[in-house]
Amino acid sequence: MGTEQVNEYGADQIQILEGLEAVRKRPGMYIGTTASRGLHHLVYEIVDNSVDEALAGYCSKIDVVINNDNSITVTDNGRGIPVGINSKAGIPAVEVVFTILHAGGKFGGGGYKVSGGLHGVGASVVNALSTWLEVTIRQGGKVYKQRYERGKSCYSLKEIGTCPMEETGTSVTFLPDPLIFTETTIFDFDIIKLRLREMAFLTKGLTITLRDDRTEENAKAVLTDSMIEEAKEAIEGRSLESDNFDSIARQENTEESNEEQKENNTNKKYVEFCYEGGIKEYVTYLNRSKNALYEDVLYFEGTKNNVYVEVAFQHNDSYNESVFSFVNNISTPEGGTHLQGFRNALTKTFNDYSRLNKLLKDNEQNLSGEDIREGLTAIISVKIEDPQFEGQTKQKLGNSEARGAVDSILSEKLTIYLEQNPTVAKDICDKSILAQRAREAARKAKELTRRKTALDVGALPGKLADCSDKNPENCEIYIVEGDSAGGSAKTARNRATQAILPLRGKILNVEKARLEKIYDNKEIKAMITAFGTGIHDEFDISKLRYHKIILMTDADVDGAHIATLLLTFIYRFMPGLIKAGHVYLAQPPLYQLKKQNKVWYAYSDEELNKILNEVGRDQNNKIQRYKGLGEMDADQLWETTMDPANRVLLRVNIDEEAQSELDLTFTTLMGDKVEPRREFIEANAKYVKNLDI
Ligand code: TSJ
Repeated sequence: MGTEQVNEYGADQIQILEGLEAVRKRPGMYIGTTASRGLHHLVYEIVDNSVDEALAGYCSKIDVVINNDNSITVTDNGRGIPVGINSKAGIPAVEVVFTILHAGGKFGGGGYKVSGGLHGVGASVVNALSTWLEVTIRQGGKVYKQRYERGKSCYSLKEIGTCPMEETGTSVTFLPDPLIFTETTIFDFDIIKLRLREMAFLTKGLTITLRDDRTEENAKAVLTDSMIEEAKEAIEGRSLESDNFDSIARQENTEESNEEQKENNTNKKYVEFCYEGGIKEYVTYLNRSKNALYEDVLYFEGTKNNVYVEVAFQHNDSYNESVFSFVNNISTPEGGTHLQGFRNALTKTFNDYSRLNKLLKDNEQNLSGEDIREGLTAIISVKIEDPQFEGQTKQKLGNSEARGAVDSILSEKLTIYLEQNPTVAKDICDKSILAQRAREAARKAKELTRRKTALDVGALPGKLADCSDKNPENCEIYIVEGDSAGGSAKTARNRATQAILPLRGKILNVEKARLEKIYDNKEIKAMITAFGTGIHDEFDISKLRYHKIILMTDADVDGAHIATLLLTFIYRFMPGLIKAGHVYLAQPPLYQLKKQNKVWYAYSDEELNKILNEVGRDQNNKIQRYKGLGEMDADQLWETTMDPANRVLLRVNIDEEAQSELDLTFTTLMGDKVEPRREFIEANAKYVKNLDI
């Protein structure tokens, strides 16, 4: 029996060695890369174990030192790795940790573990990839030590001294093997610092220090900037601006550092992180260069379904969402169930609150998640016993119990918070409602672009009586006010060259309507398609289907108003038509004078007087005053207004020098203030006489 045990033990040992040989043969399989990123990974791997001890509640401080030979020492004040013989392996538990592949996370059982999580390959991998590694354990008043070289123990775990009973902890020092890390074995202080700070934020109350004991010479990285950037991004997964927190931390240590530097001739860098507020302080840190919308960082925690949940957030006045999620202190850049729970609770709770407090009216749409998360900085951190990572890069949490836990804890506690902090609640809701409106406007603008294109290819409007000549130079289009005048114009026209587009009543005032309404307007759509040029940025004068666009309205105040509306539309949507001189105003007569078989037309009162003077003011003179185009029959309309041989057309020009003035004119004319508008129209009722706009 005893002999058998020894044999089993021996067999285990062979397997162990083969296991670690495999790690040395294919290190990439275990740490991803043997470049700078992989090198730094070794540090995190060891630190993770101490953080686990902190999460278990037995460790309050972790010290990391970069030694002058570029080895790393990690020391914690936890219980110390157990030194008793592991019954299965027949060797001290600590030796199992360092020599058996994948032993790290499983051993000890239960609790939330950073190690053995996403990239937790265990301390044995670090051991296998180190030239040498030494572990020192303080436990039960004794100090134990073991040394390994390239994964193999140099001697059995031994007692090297005594210490006070209450002095417990683990210290590990390792030197990465240059045979494995062929690119570089030099650690970067700043890269390690980033990860340690993140760890400290995520583990409230835990103190983590980092000290660089190297001489300047030995700290000289052969790392390129891009390598550092890459590594930094791997750790933080986000942009890295210069940060005040650090400069403060550094400044605080400068004096002490300088002294020590003189003494030791080291380049002496030291940082200490401890955040009593944990992720609440993380949010403050992330928002440090932004304007927070309210003072509080909201923080909620709780445990449900064996999932420990922490959420912290605060809005800033930017439009960006900066939400970071973690599982067992490991970043999950692809999110997962915990993030879904967070989003769900946030959306639901703020909508409920907005409805209940009438910030959102009954006829208004629900706020979307995006609306609420605009300008949001948030950290979601869950601790879970057996995290399942999914997705291509295994960076997405899959455990469904995390969804429910985050959702219910956040919903419940946020609801209470909002009830007790109505000012903050209103600030967030107001911001979200603004975001909703902006989003709605953006959506409509997008739709417009789509519709604008639809207009280009749209079929010609049904009301258009087109001409048969297809050469635009020969063609003209009459935009006619009213269906009856349109009917007369259709009968009267020269079908070869004259097209008629009747418009019903007053057209939409483009100065007052919102864009989407303008595009919805039938009359405007008809004109755009008939002209063929497109509008705004897409305006192309070479596509113009008629070289004369003739606005034909009644010669009264209403007619003048309609002409102005039409001109406003053209000026705003296709000013190129006016600039190129394609836009005209028709001039229908004001009077018809009949004497015996003869007919005269007068286009103004003066003209009428002049004619009367010529023909004599006889009793039987028949004078008809046209109130509108509709009063003329087709023949009269042709003769007076449409026949190119007789008609009078006024070309519309833009005074290029006075464009801003013109803008103001249209705004005055078509804007909200009624009085100035009426004055303008009355004063300009005869503006067709001298039409320079
Ligand atoms: F993993 C490692 F070896 F790399 C490592 C482990 C490195 C460092 C620096 C620290 C640690 C570590 C492990 N610190 N604290 C612990 N704790 C335990 O391993 C431990 C102690 C007691 C018990 C128990 O159940 O009594 C359980 C565990 C896991």
